[in-house]
Amino acid sequence: MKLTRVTLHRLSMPLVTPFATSFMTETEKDCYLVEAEFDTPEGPITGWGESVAMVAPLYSSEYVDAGMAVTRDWLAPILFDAGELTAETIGWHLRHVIGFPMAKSALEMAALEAQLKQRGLSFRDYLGGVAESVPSGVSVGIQNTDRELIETVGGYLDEGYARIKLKIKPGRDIEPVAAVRREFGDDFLLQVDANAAYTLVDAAHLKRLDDYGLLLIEQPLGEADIRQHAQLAAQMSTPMCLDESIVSAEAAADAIALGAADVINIKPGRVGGYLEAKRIHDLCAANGVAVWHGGMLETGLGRAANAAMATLPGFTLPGDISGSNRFFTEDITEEIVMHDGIVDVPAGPGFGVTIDPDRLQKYTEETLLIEP
Ligand code: OSB
Ligand code: MG
Repeated sequence: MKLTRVTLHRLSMPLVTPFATSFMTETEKDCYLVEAEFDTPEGPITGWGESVAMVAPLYSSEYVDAGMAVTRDWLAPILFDAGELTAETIGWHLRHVIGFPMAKSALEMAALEAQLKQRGLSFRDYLGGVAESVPSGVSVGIQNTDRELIETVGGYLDEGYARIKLKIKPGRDIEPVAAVRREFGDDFLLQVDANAAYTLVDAAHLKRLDDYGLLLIEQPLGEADIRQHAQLAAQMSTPMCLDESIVSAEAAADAIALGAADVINIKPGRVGGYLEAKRIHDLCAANGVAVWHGGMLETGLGRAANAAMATLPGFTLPGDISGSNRFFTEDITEEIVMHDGIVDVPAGPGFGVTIDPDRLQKYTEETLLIEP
């Protein structure tokens, strides 16, 4: 197939509640979707992708405006010039452009969807997934008080989420975790995510988290601090999980070799696409490293793809794959529904969800057309 046109849809969707991490508080989900049109022997076919870049360069160096610009000025032109394409060769064609894994991933996603729709194949079956549903965990933003935190966590436990992840930051770490354990006991899966808010100097402080039976601690130190994570991991009994640091399969191999990661959070957008994410899954499986599927407040499109990915057998821990209603009052696709602690994986061709044109328009702030 040949890429003939790319349309970027920049969206802003209100969040049901503000989402606070150690690096920012979001009240809207700002992102862009890629609509890619391909010429095929059977006629034109369209595929959709989603960039997980955030509005500001705070989780990673990439951000929404940068991703849209590099797609318009560099990535799409390379793919127009490439001629015959497959989803599997998108990453190879884009290999000379340094960085921008989220923009590359969104383009690869669109190509995957087009190709799968053409073959009538679901993303899960394409990947070799082994389940029809996946356990659903929820990521809980930093709350101002322990009281609000307990109310929020209690709500999610009542809804039936299979695992709770608490965002933490210096000043809102040990005590909130202790408060949640005091209130709800030890008999549920609990983990924390610091989003790189600490340094190795905080090792003794972070070690106090070992008292709370946590499943893991996610990315306490900086993106580049793989070796320092290994040093911290050696001092803590809580399993060490990396998110931001795992920017590629090579980074995953280094982290495993150094003893920096007992567990890896896989986010396809962070590593340049679902195919690189699959390589990381396979590498971790071969090394006995547990993986789970991360989330980036995706719309139903990205969540459907994530759920399909999480059916691979190495995903042994619940992912950040919550229902649409965790973040949005209304999604731009069919709602992703969490029930009984699981999310069913859409079974239709491609990602198995459809973009609703009216809702897309309702949340669109800008449309950018890119042609050869
Ligand atoms: O670190 O996992 C993270 C959201 C934005 C940026 C980083 C992270 C997150 C989440 C959200 O934790 C998880 C979700 O989408 O449910
Ligand atoms: Mg994280």
